[in-house]
This record gives sequence, C-alpha cells and structure tokens, in this order.
Amino acid sequence: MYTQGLTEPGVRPATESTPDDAERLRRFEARIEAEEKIEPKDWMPDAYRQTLIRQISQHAHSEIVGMLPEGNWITRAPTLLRKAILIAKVQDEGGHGAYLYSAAETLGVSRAELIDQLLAGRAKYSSIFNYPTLSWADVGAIGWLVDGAAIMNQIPLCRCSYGPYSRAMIRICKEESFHQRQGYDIMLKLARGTAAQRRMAQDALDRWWWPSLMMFGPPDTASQHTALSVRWKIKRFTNDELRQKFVDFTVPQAQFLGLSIPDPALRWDEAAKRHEFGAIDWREFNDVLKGHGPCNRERLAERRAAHDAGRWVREAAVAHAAKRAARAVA
Ligand code: FAQ
Repeated sequence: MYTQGLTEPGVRPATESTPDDAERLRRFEARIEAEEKIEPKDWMPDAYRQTLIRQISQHAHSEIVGMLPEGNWITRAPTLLRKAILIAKVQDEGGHGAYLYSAAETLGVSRAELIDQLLAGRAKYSSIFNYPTLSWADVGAIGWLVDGAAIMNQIPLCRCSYGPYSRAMIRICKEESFHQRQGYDIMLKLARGTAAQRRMAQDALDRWWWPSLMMFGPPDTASQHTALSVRWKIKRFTNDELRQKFVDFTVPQAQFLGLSIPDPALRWDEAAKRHEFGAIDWREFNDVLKGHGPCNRERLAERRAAHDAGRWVREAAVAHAAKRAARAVA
C-alpha cells in the first residue's frame, strides 16, 4: 500500500555528488518548506535517506521487541476480557512493525537486512523495552505511560515530510490511542481496588516513570540528529519539547488515579505554565543503549528464537509466491 515507486529491495539509488546537487538540494528544501511530501522516487539528499532508514528501522524494531514485555502476561491476564484485549494489543504492535519495515523498504533497504542487523545486536530499539514486567500492573503502566509517550512522539510524525512514513503513522497513532486507554483503564481499576492493588499500581508507576521519560531520547544539548531532522521536517519537535508535553499531560492523570509520581522535584511553575521535573539519570539511559539494561540479553534471545521458529513460515511463503509466479508464466 505504501510502496509506490519502490526500488528493488536492497538496491539503493545512486547518491554520488554531482554539480546539479546544490540545485537539487535547493529544490528539495523548497518542497519541504512548502509542506509537500517527499515520495520514494523523488530526489533526496543522502543524509535525509539515511536518517529516515535509521529512525524508521529503529522504530520498527521497537514495535516488535515491544511485543515481548507485555506478551509475557497473555497467559496470566486476570480475566478473559483482559486477555483478549492484551492479545489484540500485542498483535497490533506486530502490525506496526510490518508497516514500518515496509516504509523503510521504500528507501531502498530490505526488511531482511534490517532484521539481520537487529538480531546481530547492531541496531537500536527503544530503551524502554529492556525493563521487566514484574506484575499485572506493569501491563497497565506500559499502556498508560509507554503508549502515552509513544503517542506524544508519534502524532507529530503523522506530519513527517516523508510520505510513506507519515501515512504509516496515521494508522499506528489511532491504534496507540486505544492502547493508551486500555492501560489507563487497568491503572484505574487497580487504583480504585484493594490496598494491595493500589500498592501494585504505585510500584509500577515508580518503576516505569523515569524510563518513560528516557524514551524521548537524549536532552536537546546532546541529541545528534534533532537539528537536521527538524530542519527537514522529519521531526516536528525536539526531544525535550516532547518530554515536557508528556509530563504536563500525564501529571494530572496520575493525580486523578491518586498515585504519586516518583519525583520529589516535580512542581508546577505558574509563570512558565509547565511542570518542572527532576534530573534524568542519563548514565542509566546510556548503559541500557550499550546493552546493559535489565533485559537486553533476554529480549534479543527471544527475538532470535522467534525468528528461527518462523523460518518455515517464511520459506513456505517464498515457495508459494514462486509457484504462483511460475503458474502465471506458464
Ligand atoms: N532508545 O540524536 P537523537 C512504542 C538513540 S515505539 C534507544 O536524539 P533521533 C510503541 C538514537 O536512535 C517506541 N535509542 O536521535 C509501543 C540515536 O542513535 P544512533 C519507539 C535511543 O533519532 C508501545 C542516538 O540515541 N519510538 O513505544 C533512544 O533524532 C508499547 C541519539 O539520539 C520511535 O522510534 C531511546 N529511547 O531521536 C510498542 C519513534 N532515544 O541512530 C510496544 C520514532 C534516542 O545515532 C508496546 N523515533 N536514541 O545510533 C524518534 O522519534 C526518534 O528516533 C527518537 C530519537 C526521539 C527516539
């Protein structure tokens, strides 16, 4: 659906610099300025193509690794209804990965190549999915906070200058919004339940709050890619701007639940009309990115096992497609 103008997977269009490039760049930037979408066959600077491949593939990997922490709770969901909702949510995340790999393929890279990079440990995926889900309340906290942070980050991506990515994000955001509500609903039930259930909800908030703030990426002063991505309208806001919006949006939701955000420095600044919050532990964030988070090894091992277990399905699909193609020729 989003593959109009697709080059052969794995074949990158020529990107050598020519004297015409300055003029092409000028026209490209004028189109961005005019809010036109850039489509797969259009000329684009190599840095634009590379940063999109990087961001979209990291995003796709995050979706499929993100299936694992909640997937662990499918067999232990407290009711049949909760189980059905959770299965649907986890399945949606797999679908998001599929749209995003397709969007990345329009840039001349193959899905197989991207998945190989993930399984070899050479690709990044969101830091948040390297934390464990210790109780049912964690499923609520992931929906509320992690999907909440994802929506805050991804709604502006619906206006991304690259057509296939922006179109994929529209459907993804609709589904993420349902995910966020189901998470908040779990938290509400627990927060209004027994004292033990309220403790579970508070414990989940205590553990997921800071990693959720880290999802938005390093502070603007340390972000390598933000300036160019904002200039080329891949990103519409900086990491710190989105993090602030998330805090301002989420604090009243925690108050409604009667839960406390685990940040003694959190306070409303009336003059600035925003919440001030405490310092994020960037050392922890960098450790997780280097592979030393609580669950990095486990997540990659599970993805590798799932990939191996699915080999026969991929082989059968390829054989089926080849057979149909041969029949069409005969
Ligand atoms: N984790 O210069 P910047 C979800 C990396 S989907 C790991 O600021 P940029 C749905 C960054 O890649 C969640 N790495 O980079 C769901 C770069 O590395 P590189 C994923 C991170 O791209 C819910 C380096 O640090 N969402 O949750 C992280 O301008 C529930 C420097 O950073 C997306 O991917 C991090 N948190 O901004 C699923 C959204 N932050 O490549 C299941 C799209 C930064 O130079 C259950 N992505 N890095 O080696 C984006 O908006 C951006 O890529 C940012 C980073 C904002 C993540």
